[in-house]
Amino acid sequence: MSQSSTTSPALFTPFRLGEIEIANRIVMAPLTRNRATHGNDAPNALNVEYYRQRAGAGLIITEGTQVSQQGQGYVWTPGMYTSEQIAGWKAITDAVHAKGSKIVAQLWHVGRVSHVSLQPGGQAPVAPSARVANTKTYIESGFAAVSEPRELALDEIPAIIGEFVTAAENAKAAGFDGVELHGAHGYLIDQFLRDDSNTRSDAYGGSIENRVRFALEVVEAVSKVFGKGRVGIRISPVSPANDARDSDPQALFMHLVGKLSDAGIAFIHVVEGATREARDYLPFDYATLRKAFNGAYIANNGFTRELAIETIENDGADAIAFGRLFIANPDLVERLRRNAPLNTPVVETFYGGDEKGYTDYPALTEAAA
Ligand code: 8OZ
Repeated sequence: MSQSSTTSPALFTPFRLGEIEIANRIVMAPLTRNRATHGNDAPNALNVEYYRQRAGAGLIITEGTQVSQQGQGYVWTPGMYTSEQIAGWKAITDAVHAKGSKIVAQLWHVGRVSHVSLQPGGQAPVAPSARVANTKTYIESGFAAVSEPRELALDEIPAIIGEFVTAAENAKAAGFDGVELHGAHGYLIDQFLRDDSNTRSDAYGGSIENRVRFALEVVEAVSKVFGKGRVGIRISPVSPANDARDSDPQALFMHLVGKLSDAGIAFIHVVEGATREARDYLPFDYATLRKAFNGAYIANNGFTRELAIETIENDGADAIAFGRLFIANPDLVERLRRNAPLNTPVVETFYGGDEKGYTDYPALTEAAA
């Protein structure tokens, strides 16, 4: 139900994601930027400024935030498991709320997409099965192949779910409006989902019903912390990111999303197509996936202004998440509203570094001045 679509496309109108009221349907996608404080992975003043600049978004989803040191896969990504990290995040949620926006923390465990140099005691990363991913990470010295993981014992799984719970409690203490679980891009939750990375023969592997068990247990556990109306999950059904592969993604994700609907969570956030690449990378029926879910559907990947407006008008999604465009345009919502020109993202400064390519992209008024 759009209002006058020429003057005020529905993209720019308020919406409710479960219990989270948002001022417009434009979402800042989670974006790894590797600029947490070196040494303690706590958010800092530069990170506060970056998020504050982007608080025109109806909702900000933070960059992936590891729930424990074991959950970390890249150098200088922020965590949600120490008091310094919680204090750092509190300054960010305060700044974003002061500008009238909402912010959820993306809770992340990378599983096998890590390197021994980032792991506690230099140990092997953990995974559903001891199968190494064909992907790279970056550590202090630069890009590196990910390390061989070891298989999680059955009796270790509750403690990992416990790390998500503690991180959700920490996010609540830091003033977040909710959490998004990182269930996409071949990280731990996604590793459990897929039959290529999960070859377990216990209750967490084998059938689709078993492979979705870990995701659903994490969803249920963090829902007890925030309330189900403040929990969402990001999924990427066909993305090959980080060597994610499954023999039947449509069946897998239809089953998962049906269960997420039963769980009553606020939103699913779906990377349509291949991450950072083609939206039609492999055939997948997103419309049918969306119908299986009672809550809100946030669509992501390669959206332009035109496609976003059209997708909301045609009820193809409830909200649209923009990634790269939010890197380069702190005032993206204002620019889209006015159909103003957009700054171009500079790939060389995406990961790591200082304010260059981070907080120095101009807003419209500065660009005009
Ligand atoms: C880019 C670089 C490192 C990590 C993802 C968290 O793809 C990431 C990520 C993206 O979801």
